[in-house]
Amino acid sequence: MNIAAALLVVDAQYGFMPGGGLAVADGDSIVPVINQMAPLFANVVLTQDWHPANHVSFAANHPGRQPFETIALPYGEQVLWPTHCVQGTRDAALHDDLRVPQAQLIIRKGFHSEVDSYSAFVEADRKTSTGLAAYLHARGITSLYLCGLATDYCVSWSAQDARAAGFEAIVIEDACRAIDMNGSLEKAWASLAAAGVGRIHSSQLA
Ligand code: VGL
Ligand code: ZN
Repeated sequence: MNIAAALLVVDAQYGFMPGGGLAVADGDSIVPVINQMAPLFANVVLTQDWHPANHVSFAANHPGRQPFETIALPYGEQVLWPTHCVQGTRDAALHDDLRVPQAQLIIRKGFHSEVDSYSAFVEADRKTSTGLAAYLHARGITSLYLCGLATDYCVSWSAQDARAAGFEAIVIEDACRAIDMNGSLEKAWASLAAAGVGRIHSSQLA
């Protein structure tokens, strides 16, 4: 893999694995795939969904509301999620079997109680930067390979924002799994294609 490329491992946390707060079907099956391809990358960045317990995206913080309903917030429509990835809990920890010792940065996101952040680059208010674009630009990185959870939320938003920030972006599809709610996965792939995001299988990496 060329030295101007980085692997972005999105939210490979217990909260999105079977048994987690916001379990993604088969989510843990991405871990061996990531472990196999990670040695190809000199540059690896991880993200970690990292919510305070009073986070606005949790249905439990909206009396009378149920997970997977949507509400209107000042920045737009917000899906209400089951409580997941609360700061400092096991649910928020990266999977123990993940082997990416060379990872150089962990971007935590979703820590502002009133704003969600699917994207590793820009929070859901579409204004607040996480600093990731500036970091990657400063490191001379021009291409971003994305994997992790969930394809249709955090991976998709991160890949589209990578393009908007001027990076080449490629989603490694067998190293991702989706929530796939109300057609969200099909919609995500269409948005990704429209944004010029590539889509490959891990076996195509060399
Ligand atoms: C995610 C919903 C809420 C994700 C995070 O990692 O895709 N989805 N928080
Ligand atoms: Zn979250």
